[in-house]
Amino acid sequence: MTNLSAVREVLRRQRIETPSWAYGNSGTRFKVFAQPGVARTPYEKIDDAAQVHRFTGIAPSVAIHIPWDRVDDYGDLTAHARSVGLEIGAINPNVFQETEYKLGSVCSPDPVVRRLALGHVLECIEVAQATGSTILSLWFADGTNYPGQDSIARRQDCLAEALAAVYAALPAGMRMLLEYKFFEPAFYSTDVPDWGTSFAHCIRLGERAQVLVDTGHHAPGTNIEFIVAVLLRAGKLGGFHFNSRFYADDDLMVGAADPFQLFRIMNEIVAAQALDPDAGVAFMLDQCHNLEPKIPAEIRSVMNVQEATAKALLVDRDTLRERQESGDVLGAHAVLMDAYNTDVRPLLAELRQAMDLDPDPLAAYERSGYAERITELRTGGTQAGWSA
Ligand code: PSV
Ligand code: MN
Repeated sequence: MTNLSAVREVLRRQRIETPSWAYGNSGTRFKVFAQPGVARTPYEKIDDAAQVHRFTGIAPSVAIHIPWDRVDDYGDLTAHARSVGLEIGAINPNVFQETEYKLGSVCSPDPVVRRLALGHVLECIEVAQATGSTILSLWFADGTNYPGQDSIARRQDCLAEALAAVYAALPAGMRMLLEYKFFEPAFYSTDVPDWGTSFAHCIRLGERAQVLVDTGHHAPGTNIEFIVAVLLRAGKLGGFHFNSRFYADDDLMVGAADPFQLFRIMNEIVAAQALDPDAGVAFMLDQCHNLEPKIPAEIRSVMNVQEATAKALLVDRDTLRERQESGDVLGAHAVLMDAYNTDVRPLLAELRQAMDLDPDPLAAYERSGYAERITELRTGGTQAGWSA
């Protein structure tokens, strides 16, 4: 039997970070459809992120991407975040959009470009210190398009060298997460294509280097919860970038394409007692809302993770273990499915009321008039987007 008040307590402590770039315009390589009221500055993106926290109560931090969110005074940006109830979360260096990075960043064949990229990542450590962030989140778009284009081995050497320099520069209390992605923008070889490559680099670096699992960065059919379980055992799961995919790196709302997969991932997290913020796994969203309005899409996504978590917490662990140990295949599977098929929405509505929140975050956001206000107020200037 599951203790419901313990479940509620764990859910109350859950933390999900939203990304600043979810509040800017985004699209595909075919078209970016701008939306009315979209944030024009990092300050306005933070204001939007604060709305997600205001209505869910469990999204108190926002990740930033540099240079998209570059400001003159990070102390001031942090003070602004605090004034609206948020912390600055992971710092994401962007080493994929400058012209210099055409052939890669830290793995480029050109040593000048490699130094430029490393310099930017090191600058992001300073941004982290200025904002009180403890996570440097690294994703390299590096790779090649054609066999023979460059040496795979040399690129790995350069990667290892750059990562070692970054690791050596990490101040106490800060960790670096290395994200992988199996293809795109490179199509033949990617320098960090999978969790194994990220893991191999992180193991050599030390305890404060960990793997970041972006749920959209796997080949179809990959068993992501298996990767999660293996990394957790090794103390190497640093965090998630949650989103959904149908085909490639779709960046759709987490839990929209495959809520069962999200439940299976959260089930491994709960089984390993890795949900608590002190356990050191960062639960972050990495999404782009190309068609749907951005703030409610982030609210929906936070709720989707919360629902999957609640279901995972409802798994009757004792009965599951007994049935697993006695080889009761169908019985063990039924325990998991019973939890998955539970409607947890009433439980979460009650929890929100106990947290002085509206039981229906999306309806409360709609009623708040925030969307109308930003549409009216945010005229002039340039809306944030991929190249902002
Ligand atoms: C790359 O596809 C990625 O998942 C990385 O996390 C980037 O930082 C993010 O998307 C935004 O482009
Ligand atoms: Mn990501």
